[in-house]
Amino acid sequence: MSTTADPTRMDQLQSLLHQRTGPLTRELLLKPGEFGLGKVPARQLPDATTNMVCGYCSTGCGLNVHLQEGTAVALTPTTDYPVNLGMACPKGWEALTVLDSPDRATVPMLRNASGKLEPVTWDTAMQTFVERLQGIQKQHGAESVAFLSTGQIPTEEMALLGALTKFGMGIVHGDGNTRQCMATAVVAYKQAFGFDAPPYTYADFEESDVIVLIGSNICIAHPIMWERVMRNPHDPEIIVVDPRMTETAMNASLHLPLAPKSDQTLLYGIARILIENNWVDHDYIDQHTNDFQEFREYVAQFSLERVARESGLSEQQIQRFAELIHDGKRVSFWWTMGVNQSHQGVRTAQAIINLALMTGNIGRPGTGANSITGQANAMGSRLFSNTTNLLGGHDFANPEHREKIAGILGINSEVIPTQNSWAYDEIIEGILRGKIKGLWVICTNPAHSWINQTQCRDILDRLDFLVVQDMYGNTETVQMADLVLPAAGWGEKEGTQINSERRIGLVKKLRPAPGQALADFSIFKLVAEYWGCGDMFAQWESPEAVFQLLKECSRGTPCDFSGIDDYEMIDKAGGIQWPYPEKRADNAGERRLFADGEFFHADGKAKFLFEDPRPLTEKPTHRYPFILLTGRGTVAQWHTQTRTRQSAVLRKLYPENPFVEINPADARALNIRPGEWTIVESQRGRLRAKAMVTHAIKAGQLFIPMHYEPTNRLTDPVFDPYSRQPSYKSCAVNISREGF
Ligand SMILES: Nc1nc2c(c(=O)[nH]1)N[C@H]1C(S)=C(S)[C@@H](COP(=O)(O)OP(=O)(O)OC[C@H]3O[C@@H](n4cnc5c(=O)[nH]c(N)nc54)[C@H](O)[C@@H]3O)O[C@H]1N2
Ligand SMILES: Nc1nc2c(c(=O)[nH]1)N[C@H]1C(S)=C(S)[C@@H](COP(=O)(O)OP(=O)(O)OC[C@H]3O[C@@H](n4cnc5c(=O)[nH]c(N)nc54)[C@H](O)[C@@H]3O)O[C@H]1N2
Ligand code: SF4
Ligand SMILES: [Mo]
Repeated sequence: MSTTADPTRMDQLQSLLHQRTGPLTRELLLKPGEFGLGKVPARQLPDATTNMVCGYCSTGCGLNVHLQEGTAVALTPTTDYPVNLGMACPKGWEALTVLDSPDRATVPMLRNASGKLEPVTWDTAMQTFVERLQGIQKQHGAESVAFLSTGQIPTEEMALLGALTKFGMGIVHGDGNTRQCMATAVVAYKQAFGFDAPPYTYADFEESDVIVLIGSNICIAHPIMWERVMRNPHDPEIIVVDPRMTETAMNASLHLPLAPKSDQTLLYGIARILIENNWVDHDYIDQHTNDFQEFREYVAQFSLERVARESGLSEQQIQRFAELIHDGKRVSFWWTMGVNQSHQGVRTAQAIINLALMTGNIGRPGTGANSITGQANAMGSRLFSNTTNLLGGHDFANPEHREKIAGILGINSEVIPTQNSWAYDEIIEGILRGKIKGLWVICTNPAHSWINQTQCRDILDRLDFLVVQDMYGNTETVQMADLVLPAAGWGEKEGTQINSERRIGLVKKLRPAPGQALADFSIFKLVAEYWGCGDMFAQWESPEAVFQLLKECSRGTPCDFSGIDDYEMIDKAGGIQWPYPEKRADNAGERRLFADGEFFHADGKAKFLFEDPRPLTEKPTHRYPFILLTGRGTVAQWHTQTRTRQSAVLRKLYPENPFVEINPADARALNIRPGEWTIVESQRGRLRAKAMVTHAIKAGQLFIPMHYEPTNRLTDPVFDPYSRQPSYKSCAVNISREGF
């Protein structure tokens, strides 16, 4: 590969970049398209009010954005968007505020000889990027450079990144923060259904008579989904399975505060009760599933007494759970990180799927085995980030798939890797083993969010070259970077996102990005030019052109959306759920999968999958007697807080300092009073946190939100063996009053 790019295209880019460094005039905004790298269609030119989907969580609410002189100045929730019906949470309401911040990354920054980051031109940034990373590849092989991407940029951007790195730059190993989040659900669905396909539509929240939420705190994490539950006219039973008395559990008709990570055992026990009482749907099982007999025999060992002992629940609670499932006509099962982030997440998720299958609670309104996604475009990254799957849910190892994708993209199939990438933890370990020397991090903040921070930071420090591409110039990972690429954020660029119910929604460019920040899409195009593989991406002209390519990649797959003409159609329809194949002309407002009982395995049947539950990976000891749980703290905090801390309104809605939830009995025994500083430590690290003394957490357990930088100093790097998702939600810790 050469570093000399096509001179005409380079001239064009250079002059556009040059233009960009001058003051932003209205004129420039009026003919946007990121600096010639794609035109913004006329319908997106400034006008009084337009709408787009929110860029935080996977609920994917529609927001009306109000424009003044061509720029977004205020927003309100869209009343006729089928997802949120006029509602939004505080993060959504404050989505524009956080774009204006002195913390924004506005110019490329390069670490100089004395170790300080200093501003450089885009040209220098790009030349350095190419020289350093190509240099590393020359010396250590193509595989010595890797990338970590995200579920928080539009699908078109993540697809361009995935194609650029893997087809253009010769990179083999690339993964994303979706590994921390959704990998378990992906594997569970693929194995059980034959494709990564969450089957539901949000109307199911309103149509169920029994709603089971497992390891899901939707009041905090997906508040507008919870609003949909509140609209349910059937007075549903709400069963919450969570070790903590969460905000969601407080609203439940049955809360099951089970021992952490005992879900698999509990769910097998429930299956046994359903079978023993003949509360199963034999017709459904016979016609649409495989391996039920083996499952039936297997779960016989999960007696009520054993399950009660291992889960810490009473026999009555367990029995009641089974009865409620049996009594329900439309039972829906929902799960989130309490299941996915576990050493046995995949089999636990499948234990949920098994219950839905055996009771025929799938494919009908108000039913389903439903994994709730996390980030705004986690579903887009599952299908189109080109990391664990080849674009469109295809398989890198399958020659026919490689040919299909190469044909659509007009590239030689030889450039498509034939092997799967390492998972996130294997990339991190690869750095430690000296196999990975260069890393490009896009729209994620591993130096806060990755498990076992002390080791993670030490490992990132070992890189020869770390590039970080972010909206903000002060994230924990940016502070470690050798090169920082300033990115435009949500509202400053266009593309599509796929929400939890598979709805493709539009995001629009309605604000100028600050300084010289560029849309990730434009940065990837620049990298392609400087790297010398720009020609390969000639067709990838604009996000909408990429949408057309991805549409072709999806053709004939379960996520086929070839029936969507263009962005305008998505805009008019209020989002469109996949599948939407070309031959299907209607856009039914709501769409759920498996109504015909046909799954995606070759024989059309779903599989019962099960395995022996394994013990907690780090049991409490005399020295570390507590189990630490982590997760979302408040509705106003988003992950590593780079965005939400920028809003004065949101800052008022959450505690500034790290806090630890502790049961009053434990607090009393340790002489810890509410609001006092404590020290929490694990084998791997320690932190200071203020005590929040509450019955929401059981004795012997503690909870610390993930939003505070030190939390992951404590967590234990263990992973589900099938999904390689980190087990963030259990490790052994000690707590004491500070100074004692
Ligand atoms: N406000 C806000 N909303 C968000 C986010 C955010 O950062 N802030 N992030 C988004 C993202 S990316 C995601 S992935 C989702 C996450 O959404 P959720 O998964 O709902 O949130 P968490 O708090 O991580 O975990 C949910 C619950 O799992 C419980 N849990 C822990 N261990 C176990 C266990 O062994 N069994 C069971 N049954 N439960 C257990 C915890 O007590 C916790 O209440 O939220 C999304 N929405
Ligand atoms: N202990 C513990 N740790 C956890 C979890 C837990 O429950 N417990 N949950 C895990 C889960 S589910 C998740 S999803 C991860 C999330 O972990 P991260 O992905 O690391 O968290 P974010 O803060 O969302 O990081 C996104 C980064 O992208 C930047 N950004 C935002 N928009 C853009 C954009 O358009 N372009 C670019 N280039 N940058 C942008 C933001 O400023 C921010 O720095 O954390 C995981 N870590
Ligand atoms: S619930 Fe999620 S998508 Fe809706 S406004 Fe809040 S953060 Fe945005
Ligand atoms: Mo997540």
